[in-house]
Amino acid sequence: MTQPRTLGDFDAVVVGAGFAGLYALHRLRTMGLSVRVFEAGSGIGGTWFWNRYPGARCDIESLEYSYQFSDELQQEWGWSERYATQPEILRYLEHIAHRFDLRRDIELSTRVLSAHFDEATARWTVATDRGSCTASFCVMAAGCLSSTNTPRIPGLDRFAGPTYHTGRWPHEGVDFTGQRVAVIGTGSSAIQSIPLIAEEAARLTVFQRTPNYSIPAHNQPLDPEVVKRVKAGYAGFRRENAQRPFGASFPQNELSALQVDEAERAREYEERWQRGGLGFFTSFSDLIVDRDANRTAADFVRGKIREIVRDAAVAEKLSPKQVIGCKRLCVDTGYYETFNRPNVTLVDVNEDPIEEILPHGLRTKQAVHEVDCIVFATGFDAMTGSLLAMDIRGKGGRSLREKWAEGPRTYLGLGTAGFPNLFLITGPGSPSVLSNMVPSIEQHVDWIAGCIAHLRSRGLRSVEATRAAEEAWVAHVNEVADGTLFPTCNSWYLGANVPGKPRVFMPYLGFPPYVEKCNEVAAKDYEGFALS
Ligand code: N01
Repeated sequence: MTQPRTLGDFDAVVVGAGFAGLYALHRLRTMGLSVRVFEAGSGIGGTWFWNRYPGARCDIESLEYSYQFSDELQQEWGWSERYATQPEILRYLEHIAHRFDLRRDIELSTRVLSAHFDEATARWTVATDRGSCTASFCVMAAGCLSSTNTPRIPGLDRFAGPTYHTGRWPHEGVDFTGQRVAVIGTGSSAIQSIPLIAEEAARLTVFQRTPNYSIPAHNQPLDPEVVKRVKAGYAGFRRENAQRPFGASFPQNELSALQVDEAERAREYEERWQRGGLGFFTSFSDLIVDRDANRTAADFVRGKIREIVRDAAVAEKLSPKQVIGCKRLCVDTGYYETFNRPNVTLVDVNEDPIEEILPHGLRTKQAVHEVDCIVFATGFDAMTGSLLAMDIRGKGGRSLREKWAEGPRTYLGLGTAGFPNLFLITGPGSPSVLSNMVPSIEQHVDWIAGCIAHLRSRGLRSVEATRAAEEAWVAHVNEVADGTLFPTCNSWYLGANVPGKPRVFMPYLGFPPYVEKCNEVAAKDYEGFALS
């Protein structure tokens, strides 16, 4: 039997080389730690390495969806569009890796299989498919939306043509010219890719389980005057955004939707619709807490769908019934308009379910749809999927999978009791996917770096969330979610998209109070963590 290759002993191992892993490497290395990053992909970039489907771009504005840890970096980098495309974001991350000399500590094409904590040495043994190593600290930067979800539809293995998942798109791209294409799913990835696939394909059939609300992006080249203004006061711009509930520059109207008359409401929604983007959701203060307020926004978007889509029956099928914002709001370029094209068909799988996949098509209850290829835009096992794909074992050999069998339990989304020196970046229980991810990542990495520096300065070697602090935090996260309309629909925030996954609302709503709490915990000698 061959011995596993020894990859060395480090102060810290980081899993993943996306936005989170790259900054963690830079920050920890700057403190003098020896760090090794393991990345399953053959390149850096995480989400932006894998998600190369047509139309993939970020729906947070590029001037904000970027690092702020180096003012020189944010001054020198030039974004070309209001919303950056996947290739541009990947170029940005490659620039970061080069500029901060990160590559020498990253092992690409290396998948972490397990991480086991040894209580005697207070060290983690991390096993990968290319060997193993040990580390004092293990930082999980494996991504919230990385572990893909593909439904097990009978007959899938007999399909004769190619199948694709938006989250694992071929690097060489896909030419749909002349093809009959099926897209399954109508979330953000589908909503971005469908208009472009429809332009190329001979025929596109979209299989929809739940219609989604989508706001036009109104993407455009960045106005040099706007860039100049933001760059002149970048720190202030970042500070201001950090004070907003989602940590992004969506202008928050403090009024209730029910406090103003119908004309004023319509004016506000129209203005936001014309401006485009996720800022639509902060049109009024109570859209995510009050059903009646929410209905006014939902009605406005349903009205827009009826205006845009010429066939009334199709418009009706495309009109969501759930609370707006309950599932992640989408941002599009020409999504609803695409259903006016003669080569596009919408199938509502609630009234006409997919029964099986045939070698050359899909058979629904009412028809056979012949297709040459299938695109699964069916999302991810979000927030916990990439963590639980590894065999992570803490004290007493207890696995994370076992501990989280009823749903994830963390303290601040940063640590979990029984797993000393294991840090999660944007983990469940933190604002994460309900915030602008890049500032959230930086806040987590900075907090983790501060915590490690604190341990070192006191000659300590271990930090672990206490059970009591974790319980109180989990209760608080649930209480905040229960005060909103988020738990009222089947979203991936709740794990409802993955059969058998426990139904628990995973992110924490409210970036500013969260940051305040993290700072307070650190200031009180890491209250709620046991240090030894
Ligand atoms: O995945 P999703 P996504 N049969 O889970 C459907 C971020 N993101 O990749 O709603 C039929 O949202 C499923 O139906 P239902 C963003 O945070 C950002 O699109 O579960 N359909 C749904 O319609 C986003 O929210 C950007 O009923 C099935 C779709 O597949 C997150 O990533 C771009 C099915 C999955 O939608 C995930 O987005 C892209 C089945 N068995 C993504 N199973 C931007 O920045 C699932 N579905 C713009």
